[in-house]
Amino acid sequence: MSTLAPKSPNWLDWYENPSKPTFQLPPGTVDAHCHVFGPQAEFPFAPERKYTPCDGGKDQLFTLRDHLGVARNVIVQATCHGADNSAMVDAVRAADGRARGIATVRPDITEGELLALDAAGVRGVRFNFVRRLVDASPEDDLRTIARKVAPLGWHVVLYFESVDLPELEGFFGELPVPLVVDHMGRPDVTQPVDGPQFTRFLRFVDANDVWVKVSCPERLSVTGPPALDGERHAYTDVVPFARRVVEEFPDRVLWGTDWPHPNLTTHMPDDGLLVDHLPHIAVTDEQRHKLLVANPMGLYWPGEDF
Ligand code: 0GY
Repeated sequence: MSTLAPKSPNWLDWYENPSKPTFQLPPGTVDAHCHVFGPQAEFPFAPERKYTPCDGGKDQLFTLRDHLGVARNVIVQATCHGADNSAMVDAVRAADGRARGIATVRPDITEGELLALDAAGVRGVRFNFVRRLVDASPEDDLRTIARKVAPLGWHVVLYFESVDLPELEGFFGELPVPLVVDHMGRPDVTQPVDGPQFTRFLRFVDANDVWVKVSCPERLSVTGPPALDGERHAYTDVVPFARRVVEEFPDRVLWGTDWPHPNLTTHMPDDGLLVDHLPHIAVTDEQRHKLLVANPMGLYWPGEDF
């Protein structure tokens, strides 16, 4: 019998009893960025992983989905599972049409393996450039992967730090697939929203028709969650960034919880509060419907009613 690996030191577990959001999500809302971790006993973590999380399996994800009033999930392969997509695929299958997946694959993946992932509900691959999460991101390998997934109509999800965008954007612009960026390209929210870093990101988004997840205020925020009990307006320093993206690109924004919130160090967000962040970043019913329903449905469930 194999022994289970202990969690990374100081690992923060996901929030066990999230509050009920005050904001009622529109029917058909898609949580377009979340993960599953294991459970480790069933789906061991990858040997090359950079962290060992707590378990956060599909049943717990579906419980959160129902608690928040979410209709569907897009489950993004987490780096702790490397290129073994079995936990993610198992979760997508178990959701019975209410989830799609984003995989991590190696350049030698075969057409048959890609078709099997597609049949299971996978609609894209993730390219990760965050150095604390992956050893290397060789561009030739990623080009090969992008060429292989393009005929399936898949897209590539990009995760990078904002300071690395100038070096990466030429490569991104040449990829033959739609691009989706995680967490607004991780802006430094202490810089002005109309400063050079975020303006460069917005130009990149505009020039390449990029989709943007206005997710992870808890990861980007410097001011953090509300100090006062009962106050439900959290992460206010991230609001101008997300609001600007929603206003400039209303038809290409997506939202997600990022549950079970890997690698947070200061606090674990109350997922109910993350939902209550939404009306601050998407201020009209129309913006919210696009962000939460119409955009993710078009990308992940095209042609289906919502
Ligand atoms: C996120 C963010 C992180 C981790 C991962 O796959 C992952 O391990 O995505 C992070 O540590 O910033 O989107 O969940």
